Amino acid sequence: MYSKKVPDKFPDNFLWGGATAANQLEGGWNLDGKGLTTAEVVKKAEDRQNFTMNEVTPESLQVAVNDKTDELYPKRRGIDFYHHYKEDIKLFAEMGFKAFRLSIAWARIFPNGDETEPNEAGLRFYDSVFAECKRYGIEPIVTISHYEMPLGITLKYNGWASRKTIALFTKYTEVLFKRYQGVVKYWMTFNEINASTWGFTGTGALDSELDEPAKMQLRYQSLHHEFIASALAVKQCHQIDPQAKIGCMLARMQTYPNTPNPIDVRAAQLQDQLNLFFTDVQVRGEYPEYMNRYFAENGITLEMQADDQQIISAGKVDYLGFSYYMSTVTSANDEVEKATGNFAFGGKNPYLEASDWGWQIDPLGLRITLNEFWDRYRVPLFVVENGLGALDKVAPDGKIHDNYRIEYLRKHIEQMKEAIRDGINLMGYTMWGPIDLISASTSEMSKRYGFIYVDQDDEGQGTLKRLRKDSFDWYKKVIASNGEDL
Ligand code: BGP
Repeated sequence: MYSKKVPDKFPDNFLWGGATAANQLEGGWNLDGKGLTTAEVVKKAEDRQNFTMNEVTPESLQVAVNDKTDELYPKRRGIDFYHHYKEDIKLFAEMGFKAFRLSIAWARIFPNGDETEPNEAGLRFYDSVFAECKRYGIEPIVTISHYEMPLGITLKYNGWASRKTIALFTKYTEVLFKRYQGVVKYWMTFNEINASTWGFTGTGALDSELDEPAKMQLRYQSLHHEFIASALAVKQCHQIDPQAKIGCMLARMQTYPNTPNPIDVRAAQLQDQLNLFFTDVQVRGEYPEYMNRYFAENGITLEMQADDQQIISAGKVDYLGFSYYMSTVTSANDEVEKATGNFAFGGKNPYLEASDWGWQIDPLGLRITLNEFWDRYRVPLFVVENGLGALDKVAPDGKIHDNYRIEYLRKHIEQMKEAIRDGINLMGYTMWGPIDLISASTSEMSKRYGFIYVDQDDEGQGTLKRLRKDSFDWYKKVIASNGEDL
């Protein structure tokens, strides 16, 4: 008789915590030798053009670069974690965090990207942050590049469009792995690597003035350079610190066909392949065949060097990290998608509700995604972002009653538990933005995700005081019970 025990709870060493990114959190954009990053100019550059996310022209970029002030520009202030990190990590510890995902600002370490020596003052900041985590037994989970690079790399090399950027990245990662050997056990190379086919934030390359085929050519070529850089970092990490684990990070949007009509099902399948291409390369270690046809039909020719494939297969990641906020719908008919319009991609699902920003909330989709990933990849999975952006208000009693956030997170955690019962291997859960921070897509403060409220408005005004929301106590209880008391 075949009978195996069904796991019925989260593993004992499950990594509960929260996730952040340097450019949305730290502030101190010009302190202790730090250079400007692409993330810190993108919104200003876009505003000049009245473009949507990721559309940056050389002219608008120049204006943003020349403007060295941080007046009325919240993104460059973050929430001033640079000066508040002790207080903030203490609050995470109070909730019982086992893990804290953060990113390192590359421009703190190499201000222009191509110096010969790293900036010691920048490294010292992260030394202190990691020491603070250690005090409370919190495991740092480090993203090496979260939607940013030193702006100097864009100005000199056009970001990831240039193969030269690989060597700059390799130098940066070598500094990190050596310095934090035995200190950081979990790394991730690029945040939401699939964003590199969406534009500037991912690639650091200016392409908005190119025509569509040329734009996609440049984005996929840039992405190829990131694949190589990531694979080299994986190998380097394993050599320098054999105890460390290094993963990739994908923005995952579960895709459903709009109808059971096979043409819609096929369209959704292709959409899914285009989404999973990134993890196919980074987890399986090779370019999948379906991309050959896609590249040929879209006039994309990648320049590869003779040993690129070998580098990619030698740099397979140890685990798959991903963000999950929503699902989407694919139709064979573009007009159907456009008419219903969900977020930037795909159509709306009539069975689901949406956040105030139109992101369709789909906890069961997380279970589906976890099962698909496990079936396809057989490597440990890590939900490194998930959460609800909302317009929180401080109530007359001085508190923030965010039951909607508790409900969102509870439903997703329930589905993770179901997926564990399905047999998937899940390492942890770091919800997005445990402390309110600047939004990546709007560059504003008012889209809040946190358990901790930060008194700052969209213009960057406020006391920066930290307040515990209702969800703070709830998450504390969740962690203390290892996900049993939801
Ligand atoms: C992910 C990014 C994060 C983050 C989150 C929420 O795509 O990795 O940086 O900000 O989305 O998005 P937003 O801030 O736009 O609400």
